Amino acid sequence: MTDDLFAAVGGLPKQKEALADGAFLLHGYACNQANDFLEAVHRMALQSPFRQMETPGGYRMSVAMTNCGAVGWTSDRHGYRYSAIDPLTGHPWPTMPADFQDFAREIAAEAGFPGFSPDVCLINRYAPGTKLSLHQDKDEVDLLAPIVSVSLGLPAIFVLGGLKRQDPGRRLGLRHGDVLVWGGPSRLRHHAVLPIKEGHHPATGNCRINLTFRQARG
Ligand code: MD3
Ligand code: FE
Repeated sequence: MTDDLFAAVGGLPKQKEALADGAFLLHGYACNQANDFLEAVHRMALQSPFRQMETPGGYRMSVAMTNCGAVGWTSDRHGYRYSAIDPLTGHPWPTMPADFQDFAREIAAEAGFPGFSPDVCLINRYAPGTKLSLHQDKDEVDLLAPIVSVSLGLPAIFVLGGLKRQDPGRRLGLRHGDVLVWGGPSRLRHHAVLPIKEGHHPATGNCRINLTFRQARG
């Protein structure tokens, strides 16, 4: 019944939820742009393909990644870093489309972070069974800038932890079109993604795509 109502108005309603100091979950805010994002991701992956990076510890990540923007996040045996050249192709990463930039900027402002100017969009692809272990995002120079993330396709359970690794985590469902914004005192919270469940989503088929917009270089 309610599903029919939402379908009649063209999807789930938008709703802003404050999760913690500086952390917001914007339900459904990317639904209208989702197909444009996915088409762009498909094009970018022709230039800089998805790949499973190696960690400094010698493991291969289960998440497949690529980037667009002036720099891209990469990992190998020597460590994590942002690089202007895609090490797989030897060429620059695909340019970040203006509508990606505009979307991230507007969403950040909506969450109370005006002036956000991302220079990178990290693109994560999760097949069923894929997870992202508990970590902090601290490879960016300016930790005052927020991060904006867009969830597309299959749903995920996200774990929002604290500033200390052993702090208890809170589980949140992330669905197609949901947007997270993290800044201020929440910027260095630990976080994780639990293994993605098998499924089918009309927009992506059998995977989840996550975009994270960041200001990597001051
Ligand atoms: C909370 N990606 O790429 S996005 C990552 O769903 C990453 O692919 C996850 O964690 C994903 O590093 C989660 C949401 C997110 C991004 C950055 C954060 C949550 C965050 C930084 C601090 C706290
Ligand atoms: Fe992260």
